[in-house]
Amino acid sequence: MNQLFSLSPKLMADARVVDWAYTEKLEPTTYQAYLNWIDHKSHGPLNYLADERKEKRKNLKEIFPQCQSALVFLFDYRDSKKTIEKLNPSNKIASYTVGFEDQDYHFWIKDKLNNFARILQKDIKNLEYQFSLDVHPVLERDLAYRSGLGWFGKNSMLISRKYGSYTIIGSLLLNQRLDLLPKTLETDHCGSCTRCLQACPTNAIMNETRTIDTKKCISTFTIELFKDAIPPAGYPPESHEVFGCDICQEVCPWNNKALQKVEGQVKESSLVSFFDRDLKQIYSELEQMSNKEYKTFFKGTSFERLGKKGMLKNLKYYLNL
Ligand code: B12
Ligand code: SF4
Ligand code: SF4
Repeated sequence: MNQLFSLSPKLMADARVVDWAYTEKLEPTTYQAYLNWIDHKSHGPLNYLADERKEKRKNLKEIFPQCQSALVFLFDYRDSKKTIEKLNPSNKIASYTVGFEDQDYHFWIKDKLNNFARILQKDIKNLEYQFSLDVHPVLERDLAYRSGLGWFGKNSMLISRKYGSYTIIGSLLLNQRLDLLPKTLETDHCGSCTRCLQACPTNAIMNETRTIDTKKCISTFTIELFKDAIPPAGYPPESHEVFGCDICQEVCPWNNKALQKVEGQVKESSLVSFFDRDLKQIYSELEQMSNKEYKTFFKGTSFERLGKKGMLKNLKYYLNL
């Protein structure tokens, strides 16, 4: 059986892992597609994607020289999407922000990955590791794809047939090969569907390459731009996407299917409550905070990094300021 040593099903469930896979493929299958994307300047303002770290994405050994294999995990946040849908807040925040007890997933998942690694080290002699979680120069969707966890949707999300795309990809890069069977590669299951292309209000999805034009993406505007900026054309005033954007995932039939399987009650989220109020009231509250107070207020959440100025920029647009 393809069992992951002492990482018990309960431990995985507590860590919100719904699927995992093992791979010895250290090079991405789509590195050239990534280079073409950069050549077309589709990274827009996200310079870290096009600088010298470009080379590092070529092989996992570039960030962990001893690397021989990787364990790739899908961390599930479908229930937070369900919570947000049920509460139907007046202002929309990306569901991953509340998926991990309102904490910034980088901290929450990092703890889990470190915990997994420590447990594995008890079973496997001389095991060393490095983790990859979003900020590392690793093409993580490709890593999950070549591990067999899903396919690249037209909206460029890594989609699992069973769990959809409301997942965060977190990996352990290992200095040894393990006695585990790799999964087979997933095939394309988008078929003739074009729902995400039709739904994206800013036409940010480039169908031919299954990638995003970052300059046009609402998520770039609301998460990555820390100063005043002009929103991408088409950014819909009625949608109140105040942080991140889930639109191209909300319309995906694979997510509709995956969400139906999630049961449970609506979870408390102070972030959802905070944003589920009159926008003017939120704006004036945030405006009165100093930068430091903003950071303290949102400490440990996904909103801290954006800063007060960046957040006010998102809200201003809807208030016509
Ligand atoms: C930069 C970045 C962004 C940027 C740019 C997004 C983008 N699509 O490139 C912005 C700020 C817009 C963004 C937004 C979001 N992001 Co983001 N982001 C990243 C980051 C740091 C790098 C992505 C990257 O390298 N982009 C370059 C492009 C070229 O690569 P790619 O997107 O992986 O695309 C691959 C495929 O398209 C494929 N490909 C290319 N051409 C072709 C052609 C064919 C035919 C095929 C089959 C495949 C194929 O190859 C590409 C390279 O491997 C990753 C973390 C990481 N280290 O990988 C997270 C990551 C992609 N983001 C993530 C998330 C959750 C989001 C948001 C949902 C957040 C939100 N709600 O607002 C949105 C989703 C927007 C979207 N539809 O992509 C998750 C996605 C998880 C998943 N299940 O897919 C990641 C993996 C973080 C993580 N560790 O979980 N993000
Ligand atoms: S995240 Fe929003 S803006 Fe970006 S591609 Fe998806 S629907 Fe379009
Ligand atoms: S909405 Fe349709 S085309 Fe877009 S990712 Fe989902 S299945 Fe693929």
